Amino acid sequence: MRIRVIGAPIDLGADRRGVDIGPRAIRYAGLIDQLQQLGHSVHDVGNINIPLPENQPTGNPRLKYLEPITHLAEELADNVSEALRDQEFPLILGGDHSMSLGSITGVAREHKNVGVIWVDAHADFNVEDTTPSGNIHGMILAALAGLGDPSLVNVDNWAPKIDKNKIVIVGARDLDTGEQKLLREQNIHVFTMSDLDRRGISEVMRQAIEIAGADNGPIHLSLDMDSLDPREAPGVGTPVRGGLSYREAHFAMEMLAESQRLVSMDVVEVNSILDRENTTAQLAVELTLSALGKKIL
Ligand code: 4U7
Ligand code: MN
Ligand code: MN
Ligand code: MN
Repeated sequence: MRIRVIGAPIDLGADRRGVDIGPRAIRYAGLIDQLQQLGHSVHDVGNINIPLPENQPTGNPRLKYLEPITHLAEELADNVSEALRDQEFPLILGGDHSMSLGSITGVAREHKNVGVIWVDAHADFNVEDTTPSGNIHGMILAALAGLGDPSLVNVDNWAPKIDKNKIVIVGARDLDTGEQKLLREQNIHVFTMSDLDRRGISEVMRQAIEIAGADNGPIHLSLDMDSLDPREAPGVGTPVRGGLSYREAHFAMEMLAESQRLVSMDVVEVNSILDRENTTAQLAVELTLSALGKKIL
């Protein structure tokens, strides 16, 4: 496969500083070499330019940095759709999860029926009225489903980007009250950690792939590193205990590779300031390799 690596070191969507180092940390952990060793050809186009939050107006405190975030989303969407038109698999490195507004908009431009598997401790399904933080990285999945502030929803001048029936959240364990209500009202498929305990990762992923990839459709994977247990992935801005184990996360990625339905992938929320000796970045590389076909035998 031909892979295009695009760095999106955006940190305007989150409070904790340090995710802007994520794309470099993931490259330093050996991403490109290891993808090549797996037999892929890799085209690393570097990072898109992100303005410093210090030089940007915060704007509405319930939708912090809305203007630059929507602007960057359109730029990233252009990069991602260009990769797909060039027959390359976009692998987008964050940055905080607000970058997925751009990456998924780009994918959905080229694949109108794409489904999304959102592997995350959080649902990122807040809107202006429910957000406890005003941080846009907690609102991106709702925006992609067509809910929330019109300037987030209508990035690229069309909406919704993703059919809400093709959205699946895996690994959820920290949902805000208003967010829970919205997820229920919208009938979003959420596999919580308790669902995982009950059914096991293999059954949960089988169903997730079936739902997101309904009618043999393509799937985009959005991997938030805080889905993992903080013991495995300490370098994230919003750690929540009780997450995916090392093996559960790998097995989930291996099942996605086996499904042969992935058309694009995000890896987000690696926070190098909070990390220990690049552990979380290394794990991000390992999981990416599993999702892109690395097998033990
Ligand atoms: B991430 C939160 F309140 N829900 O909206 C919010 F708990 O991309 C966290 O999943 C969002 O890391 C986390 O601010 C966004 C909070
Ligand atoms: Mn080109
Ligand atoms: Mn997230
Ligand atoms: Mn998260």
